[in-house]
Amino acid sequence: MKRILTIQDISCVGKCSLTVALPIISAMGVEAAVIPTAVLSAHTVFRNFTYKDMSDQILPICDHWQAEGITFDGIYTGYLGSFEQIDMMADVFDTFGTAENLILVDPVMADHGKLYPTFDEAFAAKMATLCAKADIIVPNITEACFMTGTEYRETYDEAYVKDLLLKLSKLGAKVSILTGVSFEAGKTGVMGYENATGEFSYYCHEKLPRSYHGTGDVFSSTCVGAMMGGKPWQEAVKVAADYTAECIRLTMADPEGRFYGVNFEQAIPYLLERMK
Ligand code: PXL
Repeated sequence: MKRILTIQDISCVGKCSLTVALPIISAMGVEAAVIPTAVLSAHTVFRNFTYKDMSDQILPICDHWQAEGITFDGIYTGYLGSFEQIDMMADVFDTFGTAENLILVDPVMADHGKLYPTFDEAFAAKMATLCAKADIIVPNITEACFMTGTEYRETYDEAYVKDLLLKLSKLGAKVSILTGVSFEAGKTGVMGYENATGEFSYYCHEKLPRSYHGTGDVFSSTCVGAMMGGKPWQEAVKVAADYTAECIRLTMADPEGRFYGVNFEQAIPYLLERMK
């Protein structure tokens, strides 16, 4: 059985970061070891959330695992709260990264042209240095723009997206995957670029009329789970994009759908079917 280490915050209510990564990765038949970087009462879209920083636990947890000889087939980082935590992730990659395992960095910090509260441009530049140490990065267009110093556009063409991917690839990861890439009304998708082959790959599907919080985390968790299940990145992103869309579909259809996240739980049977 494969084992992934995922490192991100735990927002106790909010259906994002660890509360989606852990169940999705587990449902995909992959063991999920976790390091919570912070404990929040709810994610930062809520007002008045509490925040307990867990930075001082990260390296002691790793030291214990190292002493126990624990290894990982994949390492996946998401939302990180500080410069210091980004430096720690680099240490974790040095400690647990090998030539065989997969390091995926989701540089969670922005969407719809804006940084999330508490982040600034210096943080984006720092996150770019972590992306340099990853095998795969999965930013959305906004995050990619902040990390590469590119002007953010609401409307764009294929040349703009390819240029952004080439700039991302220069950060140093082997594969760069841009999410939320839409060239026509009613459709959205993901475009990836692999440094070694110079190959671009685009997958698109129906664009649903609502957007919800935490869907980036659903996508990344599924992507890493699918790659652990043996799918190449070009296939993993299809499963992840379709599952994310199915989660949105179910949430839209649910009159009691939560405003803060998607019904990813009810779409797990769909995900497992897609993984067959
Ligand atoms: O879904 C990304 C995310 C994760 N964790 C926290 C967040 C966000 C996005 O705002 O606030 C705490």
